[in-house]
This record gives sequence, structure tokens and C-alpha cells, in this order.
Amino acid sequence: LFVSKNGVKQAMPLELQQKHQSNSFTPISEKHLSAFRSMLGVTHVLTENEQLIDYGHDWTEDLLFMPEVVLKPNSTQEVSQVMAYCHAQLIAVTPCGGRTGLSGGMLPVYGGVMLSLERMNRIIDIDTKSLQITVEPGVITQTIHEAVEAHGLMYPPDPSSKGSCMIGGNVAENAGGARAVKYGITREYVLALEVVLANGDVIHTGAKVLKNSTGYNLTHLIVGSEGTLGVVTQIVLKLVPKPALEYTLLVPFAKAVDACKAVSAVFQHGIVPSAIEFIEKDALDFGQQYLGMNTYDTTGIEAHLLINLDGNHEQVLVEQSEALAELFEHMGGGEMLFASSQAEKEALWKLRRCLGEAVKGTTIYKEEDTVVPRAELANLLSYIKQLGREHNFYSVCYGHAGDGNLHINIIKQNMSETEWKEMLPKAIEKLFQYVVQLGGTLSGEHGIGYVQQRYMPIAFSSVELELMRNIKGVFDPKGILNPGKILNPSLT
Ligand code: LAC
Ligand code: ZN
Repeated sequence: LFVSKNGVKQAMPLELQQKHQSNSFTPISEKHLSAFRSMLGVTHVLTENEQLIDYGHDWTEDLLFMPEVVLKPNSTQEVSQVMAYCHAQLIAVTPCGGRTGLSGGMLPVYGGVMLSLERMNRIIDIDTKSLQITVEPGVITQTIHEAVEAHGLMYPPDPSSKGSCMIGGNVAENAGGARAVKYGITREYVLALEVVLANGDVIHTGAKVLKNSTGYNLTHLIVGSEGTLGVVTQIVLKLVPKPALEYTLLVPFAKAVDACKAVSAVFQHGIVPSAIEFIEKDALDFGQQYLGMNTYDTTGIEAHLLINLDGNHEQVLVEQSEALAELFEHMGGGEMLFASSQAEKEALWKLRRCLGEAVKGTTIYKEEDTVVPRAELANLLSYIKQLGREHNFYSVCYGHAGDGNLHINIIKQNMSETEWKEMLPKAIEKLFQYVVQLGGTLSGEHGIGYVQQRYMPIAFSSVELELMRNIKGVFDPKGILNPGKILNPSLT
């Protein structure tokens, strides 16, 4: 096991090494491998170093933790068999999907088994009468979008990684995306789940209904639990009719703070866009550079708002666009660009979706996923810039402004490694304290996973954290399922 941070291979931090030495998980031996091979077939048990490296990271910075083996079950029954076996043997198991997460939720920090759900990628049923879809966890999110759109339907959650993330991972992290502002997040679409528990038991939560007042809501508890409570093996999702029309608008603002203020004004004017994204100048520049384009001139422009309006009536959308143009004019906005062709709309959204990768590809950074009440967005942005001046860092921000969800990228630039390591936790702690003071919280859609654990006490009291630990203990008393996540503040 080793950790590679920001592209530099490093020895594992001493504290983590000690924890590893003192952990009670069983190392995987030839005996275990042959048990797995007889359960799943030899080709679905991976042990080659190259393969293990591939499964040792997601999109979170440059963290890498090697699993000891990768298993690829093909059915609920196989998942159940693997779990029962690992439970009996005290082997750590970390489930994974598309490995595009941004909080290290699937990093196998204690080695052990990486349980990849990628072969369980079937769409089981599209119910066009009740507007529901039943899927396995390994289906790529965009595949769901396309499958239901063919029936005039829509599955709204649309994380930027939609072309490679898997629905099981979206459920685990409670993914959001740009359309969440109008349609809501993953949790709001999950009606029912099949889940394999840590001991191999198979349970079913929820029902194929839109309202449900029957007992504790285990479905909503599992969604967002980052693979620490059970392995999701089947998902029933709610669908909505797909609106016939979608407009895309881009509005420049000389002052980024004005762009933030304009966001809440839009809703106060009774307009609910299907997306309203904030993009700081440098984020847009990084993105354009990444895609090899320079279509949008950002000279003198601190930020843009990228907006989608959807609906079924052209006249309504035209009126809303005009109302927005007028509103923005009064709030410091420049001339609004109206994407007139499908190609232009797609190009704009491709640019928006690549921002994460673009920042990652350009520089060493640390990304935060802060979320505050929408009307506090301008305060959050001003604070992060002030914090940057205090701690001598530069930041690039973008995100789902309508949700008050700002992706803050703290950039290393030429800061020394020592300074960077010292500065980061202090600055992030201050940032989160401020966010909580504003009524917000640590993560809007990326999760706590591995990298944000130390900050949990900023958002929760010890009583609240203890309740969460107890819940984990009820589901997974031996602590074998995705260990080292969410609730171990001392680990990172
Ligand atoms: C996005 C990812 C980083 O919004 O959440 O692009
Ligand atoms: Zn996002």
C-alpha cells in the first residue's frame, strides 16, 4: 500500500501506517483467492498490479490506495456470497462503480477486496406507465438518460461525470448535478433499493410508490451512505416527462459578486431555471484551454452565469428569457448570449462539464464542495477570496449557484510542499466554520468519503456523530464495509 498525492509517490503517513498495522482485517491469501475464484470464476478475480492500480483511485486529487484483489460479481447472489465470506473471514470490502468520485469514497484505504459492480449493468425494466426505471448499479448514468429519453422521459440527476459515472455510485454519494436546482438530487429519485448487507443478508427498502409513510426510511439512509452501510444491487428510480424545449443562456458579469447576487434574484422573480451555474473567469479560461478553444472572451469579466430554462411552451420561455435579460441588466450583467443552435448549447455544456478535469489537469489543487443557502453565495465567494489573501492562496470557483453549491478549487501554484500542507487544513477549517455559520454544510454532492472526515466535527456535535457511528454499527458491526470513511476524523 502506498499513497501518491498530487502525482508524487509518497510513503503512507505515519499515523495511517500505524492504524494499518493495528487494524484487525485479515490480509488476503491464496486460500481466499481460490474461494473467490470458485464463487465468481477466475476471470472476475483480478490480482495483477496494473489492474490493482487502476482500481486504487478515483477522481479525487491524486490519491491512490491499492486493493489486494478486485472482484467483479455478476448478480446479487454473488455479491451476497462474497460479503458473507468476507464477513466470516474479517476481510475489508470496498464497493466501487465508475470510480469518478471526488471525496475518495471508493478508495480502499485498508486494502482488502475492491468489489466492482461494473458487470451488474443491466436495465431491468422501464415502466412507461408509472414512470419508473429499475436498474442494476453498474449502469452508466448517461445510459439511463438516453434509455428513458427514447420514451419521452427524463431522469434528472446529471453529475458532470455522467458519461462515466455509474448509478450505484450516484446513489452512494447522493450525486447532484446542474439540473438539481429545479428537479432535485439523486435521493429524491430513489424509490426502492435492493441492498446486500455486510453479513451477506439481502434486504429490500422502500416500494415502487411516490409516497411512503411506512416505517423508518431506510432507502434515504442508504442513499448518500457512501457504501458504508450496504452494497446496493438494484435501484428503482422515479422518472419525469421530458420537457420539449430547453433554452441555454450565458451572461457575463464584470463583478463575480454581482453574478452571485443575481442568482437569488432570479428565483425571487418567480423563475426556476433547470440549471443556473456560476463560472469564475479563471475556471472558464482553464476549461477553454483544456478543450483547445477560445470562443468566449473573458477580458474584464469576473464571472459568467450559465442558465438553462426548460418547458413545453415557447412563449413562456421567451418571456422568461426576456425577464432575465432585464433583471441581469439591472444587476451588473453584460449582454446575454442566447445559444441559438443545438451545437452551441452542447458546446457550452461540454465546456461547463469539463471544468473539474480542466482544473485538475492544469495544476495541483484541493477541491471543496461547500453549500450555503442560495442568498449567501456572494458572502461565501467574498470570504474565500479574503481567506486566500490571509493564507496566500489563489482559488478558482464554479458550481451549482442555484443550489448555493460552490466548488472551490484551492490552487497550490508555487507554494512549497511544506507550506501547502500546513496551510490547507487551517484554511479549510476556517472555510467550513464560516459555511456552517451561514447555515450551510461541508459537502453538497461529492460526499465526505475519505478526504473530508477530519472536518465532520465542524458540522456535527459529538452526540450527532455518535448517533451516526451507532447506525454504522447496526448495519456493519464488524466494520468490514468500506472502512475508514465518513466517521474517522483522525484518519486524514
Ligand atoms: C461539477 C462536479 C465537479 O460540478 O461536481 O462539475
Ligand atoms: Zn458539481
